[in-house]
Amino acid sequence: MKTRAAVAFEKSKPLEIVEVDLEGPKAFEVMVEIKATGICHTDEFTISGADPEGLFPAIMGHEGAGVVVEIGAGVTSVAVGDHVIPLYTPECRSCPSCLSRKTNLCTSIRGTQGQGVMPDGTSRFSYKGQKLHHYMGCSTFSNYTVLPEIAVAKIRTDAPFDKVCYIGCGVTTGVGAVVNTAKAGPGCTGIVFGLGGIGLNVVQGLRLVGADMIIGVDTNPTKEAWGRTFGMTHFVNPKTVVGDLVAHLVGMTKRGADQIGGADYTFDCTGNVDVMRTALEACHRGWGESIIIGVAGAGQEIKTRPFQLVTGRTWKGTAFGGARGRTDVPRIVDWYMDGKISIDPMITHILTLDQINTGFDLMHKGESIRSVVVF
Ligand code: NAD
Ligand code: AHE
Ligand code: ZN
Repeated sequence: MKTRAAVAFEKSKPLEIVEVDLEGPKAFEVMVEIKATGICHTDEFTISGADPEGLFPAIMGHEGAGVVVEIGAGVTSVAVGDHVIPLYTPECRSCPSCLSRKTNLCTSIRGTQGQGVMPDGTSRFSYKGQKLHHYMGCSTFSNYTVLPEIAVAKIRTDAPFDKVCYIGCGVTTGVGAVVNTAKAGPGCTGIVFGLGGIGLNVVQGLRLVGADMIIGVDTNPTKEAWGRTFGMTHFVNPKTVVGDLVAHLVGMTKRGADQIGGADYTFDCTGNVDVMRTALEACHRGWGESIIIGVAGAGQEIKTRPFQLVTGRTWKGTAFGGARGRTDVPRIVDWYMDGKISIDPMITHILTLDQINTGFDLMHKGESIRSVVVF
């Protein structure tokens, strides 16, 4: 069949909106009509050429929601008409990683997913006879896409696609980093570096668990108001700090009899390796945990003095907020529908597929939190 899609033919070039060919689902695959998709900074990261796994031509997008329109042989967990959120971190429930209960990083199809193809090693997408790569196993910048059955989460049918698509990455990543990865609890202190589409969800995750102090750090002063909307209690713009930023943040977190300072939890939501170091060093001696969410390009490395770890700080990372998609995503949709978490104000721009490059322009200018393309 034919479907409209935004194709990244080459790195660092605007996406081209064209009609592509899409093959139907094979065994254990489903075809989904994507109703809405968010634009995440990771799409920009790959399009820019910084992603060592980046493949071109490809159909990007990994933050979608839609309806199952066709199922392949053997599919039992979803049916035509089901509402679903595609999962770039699938949940097969049978690979060693899923069975370990220690990680959400299902490994059953990670190899082929990283090669931009379906589990059988082939692509369902082509354009004028040329193969197009899938992206992160999702390719939600296409009106129709094909996914493995284990890479869709079935959700309730009353949830609005143009809002819950954001649960396909940003919301789950940010809130999950607090709840699943940090396992933060009431009374904690947290510092969130980067108040964008991910960082604001970390802020609301910290509010959800009852954090006492939520410090937001962003070089864009317009992000202060955004942070406060979702529970941030203090804002720091590194550009206006006189002297050392770590010392400044540690000073802010000295409380009561504890004059050592440093946050219980810090989160990098920028992808900047220098910020990652600051985040690690701004967490509390003895027990502070720093969680890396941002992704950094090929060749980039993190560093700190080993002393920072010897003295009890922990450096961690998280993908998709540690969430097991088929199990946790429907619950997060419920949290949204029940008013426990907020999504609507963060969706600052609704675009058509033809306007998708505007979404990336808004991201570059720091003018959007999330742009959502509605098909
Ligand atoms: P975004 O562009 O919406 O937000 C980034 C924010 O960081 C902006 O507000 C920007 O002003 C701020 N910033 C940039 N440089 C800074 C600095 N030096 N100090 C402080 N703030 C700074 O991006 P996003 O969609 O929120 O994504 C954030 C990062 O998270 C990206 O690297 C993205 O690829 C990554 N990400 C990771 C996962 C995961 O599973 N680990 C999931 C989604 C996104
Ligand atoms: N391809 C990059 C890695 C990018 C990365 O870490 N991606 C996250 C999701 S970002 C969502 O916006 C992820 O899920 N990582 C786990 C995995 O298996 O990729 C690189 O550096 O090679
Ligand atoms: Zn993402």
